Amino acid sequence: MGQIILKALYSFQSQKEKKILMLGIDDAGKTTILYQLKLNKAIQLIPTVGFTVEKIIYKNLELQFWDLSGNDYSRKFFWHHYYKNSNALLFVIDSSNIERFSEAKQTLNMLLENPNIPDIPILILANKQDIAAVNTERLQEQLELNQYIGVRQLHIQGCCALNGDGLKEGLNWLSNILIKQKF
Ligand code: G3D
Repeated sequence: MGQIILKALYSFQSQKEKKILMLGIDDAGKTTILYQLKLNKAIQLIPTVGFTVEKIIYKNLELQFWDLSGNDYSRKFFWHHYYKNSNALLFVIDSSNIERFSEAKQTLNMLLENPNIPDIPILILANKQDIAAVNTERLQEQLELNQYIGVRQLHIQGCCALNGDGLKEGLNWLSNILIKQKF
């Protein structure tokens, strides 16, 4: 009897814990977003070396955010170790940096087409809306995301990590899917 209760408790617990990989090229604003979500403010940061993990309780979910360094080396040699057992991807793009759009697009495509990443929801945060060079609709076109709409669970949301605008909307979209997710 005790074991049955423990098993039930365990499955309830593990159902609520969700691992979210935060990816994107360096300087996109991943760590600023992470601490805006956790502390409701933007804090002064030093560049992420390796990774940072933070837990945030949201709508009865324990969201475990894995913020991985986005430099070229990390993307090539480090990211793939973390794909396993992820429940969602949160991909961050700097909407102000036109010069790096193609690098961001290439990185996102590599993730979308990666056979080692299961069919998990992907929230794309078009960050730095306060200084954005293009709006979210235009960015979606430039990233050629239309081919995935309706095919994958994918959503693009404009945001500003400095003041938190748009983050709640993005997190709501993601959590509504994660609450129903079976694994
Ligand atoms: P990363 O973790 O993706 O590498 P960071 O990115 O979170 O370290 O952010 C990189 C820089 O972008 C930081 O500036 C940070 O303040 C800035 N930034 C993050 N989000 C926004 C935003 O929404 N708007 C604007 N204007 N800037 C943002 P510094 O100067 O510290 O390098």
